[in-house]
Amino acid sequence: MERLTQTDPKISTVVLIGNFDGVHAGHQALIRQAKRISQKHHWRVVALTFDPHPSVVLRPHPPKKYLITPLDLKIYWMEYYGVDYVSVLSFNHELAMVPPMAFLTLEVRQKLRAEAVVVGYNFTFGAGGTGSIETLKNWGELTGVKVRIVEPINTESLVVSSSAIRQYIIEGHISEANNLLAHPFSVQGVAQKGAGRGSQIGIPTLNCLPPSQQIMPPFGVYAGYLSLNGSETRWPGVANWGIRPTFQGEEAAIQQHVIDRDLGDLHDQSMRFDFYHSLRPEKKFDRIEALVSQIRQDIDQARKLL
Ligand code: RBF
Ligand code: MG
Repeated sequence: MERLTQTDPKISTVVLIGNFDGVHAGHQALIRQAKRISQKHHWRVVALTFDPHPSVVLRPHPPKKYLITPLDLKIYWMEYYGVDYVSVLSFNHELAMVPPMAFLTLEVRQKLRAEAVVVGYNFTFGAGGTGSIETLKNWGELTGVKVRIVEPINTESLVVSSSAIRQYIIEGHISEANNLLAHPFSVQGVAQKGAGRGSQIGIPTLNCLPPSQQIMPPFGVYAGYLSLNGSETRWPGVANWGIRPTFQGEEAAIQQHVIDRDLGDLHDQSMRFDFYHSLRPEKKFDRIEALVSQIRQDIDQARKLL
């Protein structure tokens, strides 16, 4: 997928605007709505999003780890759900000062050639967040740009929101997070060259560090799937997210073991772990044999769950 800076001036677009952290079920409803419009008129679907997340620029003490989907995964899911282009606006204090109407005219109409705009029910924009759904509708009337507002999505009476999903992830409630995401919570990183201790104890792992802004569940063992370089092929596996206290504690990393298969040393490749089930907290073992036997049980449990 192209990360768009300048659109083809002849092609009209449907623009969906938002932070889209997680590309969750609510965001997917926006994408579907935008695609319906685009198919009718033969327009392109463009997602206009911001990086870094505006709250990091605007809040005095932003949390260090807060993103469900750092930019690369956000773009991955956007493409997966059928967005044609992702237009990433650098969010800074200058952009934060642009008045709502000017933002729509410059960034949406002129730069992206929007003929339609799709946003969520709680969308605010422009200087001080003063632009509302009403502002957007008024602008639509003035310019003839179609404006569509997508109502919130509920699952089991809970409104799907990025903040609800973040809370579930922090608490280790992976299946609940995945329910609201309507796809797995995933972490993508670059495979590190390991010390080979995993192979020595009969449990080879591929290791990566989560991106610095990535929100993470508690240290522990998880069942899920591993994939490489954004490929569709996924291998069932178990992952330990933590510092390996049995070995004096090390840098926090995700150590992933593929069940019944040794993929070998794949350092420098991009790897993604899709989290599905929390198995147990990470523990300090007195003997390596005890750790290995516990990991064997983790693998058996994962086999049953996946
Ligand atoms: N290390 C620990 O110190 N405590 C654990 O509870 C623990 N659980 C693990 C579970 C799985 C499924 C895997 C793959 C690894 C786990 N490890 C744990 C990390 C293990 O010590 C490490 O992968 C090897 O030592 C290789 O570096
Ligand atoms: Mg290893």
